Amino acid sequence: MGFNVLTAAEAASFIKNGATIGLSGFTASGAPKDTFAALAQIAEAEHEAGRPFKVDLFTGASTNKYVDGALSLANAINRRTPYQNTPDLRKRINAHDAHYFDMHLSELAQKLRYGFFGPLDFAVIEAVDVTDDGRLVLGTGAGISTTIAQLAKHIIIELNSGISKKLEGLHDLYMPADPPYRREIPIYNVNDRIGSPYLYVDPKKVLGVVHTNATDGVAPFSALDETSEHIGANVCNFLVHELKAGRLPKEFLPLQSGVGNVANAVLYGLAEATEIPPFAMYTEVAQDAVLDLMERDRCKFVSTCSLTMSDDAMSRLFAHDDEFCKRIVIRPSELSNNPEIVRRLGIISMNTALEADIFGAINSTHVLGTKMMNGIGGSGDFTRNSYLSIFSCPSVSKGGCISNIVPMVAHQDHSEHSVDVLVTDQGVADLRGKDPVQRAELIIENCAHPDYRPLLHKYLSLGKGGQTPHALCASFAFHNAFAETGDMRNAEL
Ligand code: 0RQ
Repeated sequence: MGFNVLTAAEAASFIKNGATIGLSGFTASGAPKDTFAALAQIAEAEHEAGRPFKVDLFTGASTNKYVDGALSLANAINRRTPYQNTPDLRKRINAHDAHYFDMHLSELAQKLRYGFFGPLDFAVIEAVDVTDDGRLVLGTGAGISTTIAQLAKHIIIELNSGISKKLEGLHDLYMPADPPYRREIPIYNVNDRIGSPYLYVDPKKVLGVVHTNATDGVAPFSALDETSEHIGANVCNFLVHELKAGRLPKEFLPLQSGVGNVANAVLYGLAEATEIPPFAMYTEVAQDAVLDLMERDRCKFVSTCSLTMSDDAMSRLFAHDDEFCKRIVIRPSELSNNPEIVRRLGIISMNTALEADIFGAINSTHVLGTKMMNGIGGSGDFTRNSYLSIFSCPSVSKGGCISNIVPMVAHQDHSEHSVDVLVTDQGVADLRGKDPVQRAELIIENCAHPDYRPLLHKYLSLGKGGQTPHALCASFAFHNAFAETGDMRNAEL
């Protein structure tokens, strides 16, 4: 190997206070490991010595316990974008210790290239294989690696022997030209390949290679609860209904599925919904459920930005690589989430809301309107451009003390213009072609929990006219009741 071999501590020592760093990967998949654990130790030592030490982090999506986890514990993150999901980072963000700005995932790479966030000092990139001339086989997530490899002044490669080299050939790395030279992105089918399976980096920029040996550490999903199962069944029944009504082509359309328990339940529901023909997925995260669907021949092909799978699922996948690898392509987030492609392929998007309001607006990110949960992720990339956009959530949270159907969302990520269908464990509200009051009636009757229906009807009756008859003085009565009494059922209207 022609590159310097570095320990993680040596690699981290190149990174100084105030550095701007781009990371490989998407979710915990393909994110670097040891360099950031070592960087967190440096930060802690600097803080103990009374010196400032914080870095700016640009990632594909969420990362792992070594990056967001360890750096947040050390209070070593200054700027951070886009999606994150680590409890310690969430605390730092909500306490303003970290300057987090949320973004649509598809836009980050190009905005880095446009120079909107300043220069990039380092790219830390996980690979499962590297040649002396700088040809890398990336790990399980492609994220923004192509862009950060091009922009960064220095590159650190983490060569991970804990992930199978059978990933070689799965990636499809392609960077669209920037305006005014951008042409169409020539993906016309889910399984089209338009780029290179390898990431080529400039060997002169490589500071060295850190050898690591760790899996991505993705937790397996716990058993589905009854609520999630109901939501999954409602989504699947709706899709079958649409297929039978001829509003979906008989060949079906590619699916995108978000993250979390509810999204997972929907996918497991699709395994059983055999009225739906075997389908393709054009999505950003392939979780364990996607492998199950492939094993059962329900999912024919998946284009994704990451294989976010538990160790067990990854072993199953690579034990039958001859069968599965030809049915998988891993693309950068700029392609996996690209609005142009989402619109062209006619994707059915299925994302999860924290709360929805009776008129169809969605809050995906802010708990009770103020506290950042994870971020908008790719939900906006897909929702706004899909053939059919479905949002789902449980009708209530926290034992029924929170209604996830509220008079007005306390933070809006997706407006009613982008939401075709809302699904909860209670049922389905098909909002297409309905005016605001018709939508409200449907959502209250079909999606709200029975405990909250009278309150929501009362809210609707308080409106003094206008096309969207909000009663503005009472719009946040549910949220206020929760803040004051711990139960939205005490809302006074
Ligand atoms: O809290 O963990 O304390 O029990 O929020 O809720 O029901 O377990 O939801 O795991 O499906 O995640 C929206 C967060 C849902 C996720 C969100 C509380 C609830 C629980 C989690 P506890 P569930 P899920 C592709 C697409 C945005 C990004 C996106 C997400 C916890 O899906 O981040 O879609 N989506 N990306 O009790 C207060 C409410 C609440 C609430 C739930 N209304 N008020 N708390 N909770 N509703 C992926 C990527 O982009 C990478």
